[in-house]
Amino acid sequence: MDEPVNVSAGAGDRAGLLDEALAPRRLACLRALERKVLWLSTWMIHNANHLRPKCDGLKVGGHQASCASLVTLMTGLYFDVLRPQDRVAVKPHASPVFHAIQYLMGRQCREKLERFRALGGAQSYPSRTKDGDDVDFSTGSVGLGVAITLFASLVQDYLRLKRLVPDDTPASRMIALVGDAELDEGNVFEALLEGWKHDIRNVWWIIDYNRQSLDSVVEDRLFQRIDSTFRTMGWDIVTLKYGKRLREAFARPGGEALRDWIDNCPNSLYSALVYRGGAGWRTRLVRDLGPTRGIAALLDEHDDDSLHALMTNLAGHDMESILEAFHGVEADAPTCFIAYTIKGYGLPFAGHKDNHSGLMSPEQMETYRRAQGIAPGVEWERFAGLDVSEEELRQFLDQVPFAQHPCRRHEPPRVAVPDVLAVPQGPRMSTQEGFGRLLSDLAQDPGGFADRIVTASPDVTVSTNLGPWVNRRGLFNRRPRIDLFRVEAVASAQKWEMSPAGQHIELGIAENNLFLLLAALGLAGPLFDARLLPIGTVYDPFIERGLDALNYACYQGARFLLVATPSGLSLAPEGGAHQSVITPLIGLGQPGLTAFEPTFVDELAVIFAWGLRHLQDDDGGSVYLRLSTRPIDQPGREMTPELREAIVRGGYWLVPPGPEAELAIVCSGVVAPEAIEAHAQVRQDIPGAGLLLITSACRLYADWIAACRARTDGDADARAHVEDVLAALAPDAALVTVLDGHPAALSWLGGVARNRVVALGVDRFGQSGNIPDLYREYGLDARAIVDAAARACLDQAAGGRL
Ligand SMILES: Cc1ncc(C[n+]2csc(CCOP(=O)(O)OP(=O)(O)O)c2C)c(N)n1
Ligand SMILES: [Mg+2]
Repeated sequence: MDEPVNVSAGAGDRAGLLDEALAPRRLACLRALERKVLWLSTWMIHNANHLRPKCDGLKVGGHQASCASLVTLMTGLYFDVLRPQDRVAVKPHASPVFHAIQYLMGRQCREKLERFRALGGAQSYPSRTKDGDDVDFSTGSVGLGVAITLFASLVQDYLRLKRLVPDDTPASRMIALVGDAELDEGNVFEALLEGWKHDIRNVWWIIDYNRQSLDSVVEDRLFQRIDSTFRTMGWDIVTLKYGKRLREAFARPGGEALRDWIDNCPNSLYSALVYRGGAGWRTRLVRDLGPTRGIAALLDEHDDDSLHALMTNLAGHDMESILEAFHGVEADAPTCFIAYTIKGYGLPFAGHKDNHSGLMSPEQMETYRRAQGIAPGVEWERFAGLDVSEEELRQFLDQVPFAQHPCRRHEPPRVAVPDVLAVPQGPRMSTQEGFGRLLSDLAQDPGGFADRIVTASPDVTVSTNLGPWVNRRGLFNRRPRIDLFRVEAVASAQKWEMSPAGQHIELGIAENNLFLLLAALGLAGPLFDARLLPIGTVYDPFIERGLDALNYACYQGARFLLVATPSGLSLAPEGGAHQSVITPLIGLGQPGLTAFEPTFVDELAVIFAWGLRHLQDDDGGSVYLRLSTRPIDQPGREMTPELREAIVRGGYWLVPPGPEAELAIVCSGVVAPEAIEAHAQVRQDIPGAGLLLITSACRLYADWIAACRARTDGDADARAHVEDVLAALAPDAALVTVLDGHPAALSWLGGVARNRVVALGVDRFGQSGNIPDLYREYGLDARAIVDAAARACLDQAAGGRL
């Protein structure tokens, strides 16, 4: 690999606001915009709750206090600090602040703001896919938006060090605006440790340290824990505690005592006094510091309002302090800003411990409107009520660095993936082995689409059979590292050489991190203008461990292939803690993810190639392959275009039914040998019985629902693949479905053509055993299938009364 390119975004990006002659005017504009952003975000929520007609009795909601907390920081960032290439994850409940800022930049329309939280309006929480104003990362489930920025920085380095983006592309800063209570989410710390291992750069986490969560006030001195944790992980810390006015007060006689008093003030007391206002501060300060030299003079100089303004002059609400801190960062080290703020700052419920879901009353809103100098009827006007002229503000907005590029979302060209891939050969094989061999074969083809594949695994690289691929393509690391075991001639099947050229990202055991990394890798195209084909491997049962992060990845439209193995009871001796049961239901139900459970390796090869194309399609998505470690006999058949098509559409007749057949055995995945054996026995009594192999219940289901909807909408000819397939059976035929997973994943098939169904599968926890014992115990063996077929036929004969 060539010399690493410089991946720093720090130097050269300083706006030097405070050095410029124009600084006072810029500051005036920023302060005016800050007021406007607070007004618009508050008004947006008020409008949604009080001024739109209601029809369902529900409170619309929104978080005026949480928004107010971030207004100064976000105004400073978006209107002065950010560059177009920077990427931001906004604290979910500060969504109105984000939309208000976009509106002021001309990137969001008024109608969307008026319809905040209504269908088609601005979303409650920023959404990449549902909002039109260029959200970088969706947020909503707290903690996940924070961590994805860290993985996005790793992806950026991956692309830059491989020169998959032009050398002169400026590096992006990955910025998370973090609620302090978000730091209670474990996934944040999992990510931090992984970030340390990968020596991530250009990440800023800006903590909105308002010392309040949803329910309560956070622990005193939490900032110390935050500080030490981040330092331990190699982060720089910038604490933004006191604003300029307070710092000036500290320099006066008595100032040190005042500072000590605030430093030692319990969070709850500080919040309570913020809520009570000037008179409350005065009483308390007289009581605690009255005799201290200089304090009486300080109190005398301030009326209640200005005393309140002084005592709440925290740096997170002080534009100058904010800009100094942000522009002061030159290094590309990950940096955590602990920004002291007040929840509800500038609004009547500031500091109140119950303000999280609090909404200002119409009377409070009216007072606020008047105080802002906004006339009735011009509440949405961009420049109404400000003390800077419209012309000056327009000029200011025209030169905002962040807004200089009209389009920040990229659409890089597709990577061509052939329809047909060579199928690993062998008479007996598991789908997991087939997957490993397929990738290993691809690894031998430099210059092809495999160069865009990037794999990742949470410490299960070897046991999910990625080893041969990694041996050929290497591990990714910012710095080359040789494999010392090899140097020392220690024999091993794994050659773990690391370099920027490597194409596998090895993670520690944290499935959340895998899914967040896949989310970031799967957004490489739109974020960084370079397409990747990400493949993550994980043990199937541990999908549940990272399920929220997987859902999060899908929610924001990230594209990747998830290969989960081993799965089901078929893992046998490993036992119930590792045997997945409900993952087929996850595959069926998860939006944005198309699930397959191939039986044979030639099916896998077809699905794999289709998957790599599907994740690049405009209307595509991510793909989940549920694989098994159980070796089974391979069919060694010719792959015709018709078979390939049926495999991708979700299923095909392994043995087509005879005319007017009354029974079909329907099987998905690794229990096919039992289904085949049972089918052979059943054929002795019911010669026309068919054997249907389902490769994707998920695709069949989605296609069926789409066809039903199309018919409802008037397209009488709409037909689903599963309808065509089941049409080969007699109208009252019975189905026996079987899979190594929850039976409900296939039982819905009975609804398609109104066939009666006996659904076999696993609906209890598994346990250790061998396959014959376990299949017998859980009713998946040939005998159970034959019994089920008999039951189904008897029931049919009895007219469905059994
Ligand atoms: C995973 C998850 N759990 C719970 C919630 C509900 N929730 C939304 S905001 C919030 C508290 C946030 O406090 P903090 O992050 O400090 O933000 P603040 O409102 O104080 O700015 C909670 C519990 C959520 N959005 N996501
Ligand atoms: Mg908070």
